[in-house]
Amino acid sequence: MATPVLVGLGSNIGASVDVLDQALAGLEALSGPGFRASSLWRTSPVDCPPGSRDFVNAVALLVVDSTGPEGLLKDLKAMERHFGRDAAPVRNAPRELDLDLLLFGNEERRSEKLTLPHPRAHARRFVMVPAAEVAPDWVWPGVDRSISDIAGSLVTDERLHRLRRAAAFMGMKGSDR
Ligand code: PH2
Ligand code: MG
Ligand code: MG
Repeated sequence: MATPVLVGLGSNIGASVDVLDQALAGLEALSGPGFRASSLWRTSPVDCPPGSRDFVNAVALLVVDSTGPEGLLKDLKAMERHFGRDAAPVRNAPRELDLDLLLFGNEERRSEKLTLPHPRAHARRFVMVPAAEVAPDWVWPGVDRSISDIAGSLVTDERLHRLRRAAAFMGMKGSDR
């Protein structure tokens, strides 16, 4: 059964724009038809160690068929390692690539490895603003409001600056999306 999935992307060390462009291409390869990528956004760090650099963030909408949430999580972790991420000693330490499983269909679950929906995403503008570009009408389980509604009403001190569309959606592949 085709299931819509939302994945959050973030990077705040290295060539973050290039890393996100490549990671979005990798996520597109895991998706069936219907893949969408948000713009890339420069965002101020939230709950990060002092001196942390701004992030580049984006959100992708995938449509998966045979993979379950645990299987997809493994693929996401493998992709994080591929881009150089290793286990950090400090919470929210700078990272080359963070891929967070935000929503897997409308599943709600809490296990040691995985909580769905992602427990903090709906309170963060750096997630909800890009998410509203790819899935504005999706009703967030547990909040029971649409993503665009949540994104438009969050009041935080986060700074967000829209950089540009993802490379895969700028005609660089010769596609006309
Ligand atoms: N990720 C975090 C913690 N804080 N802040 C921003 N702006 N962007 C992130 O991706 C981010 C964060 C934990 O993964
Ligand atoms: Mg994260
Ligand atoms: Mg993460």
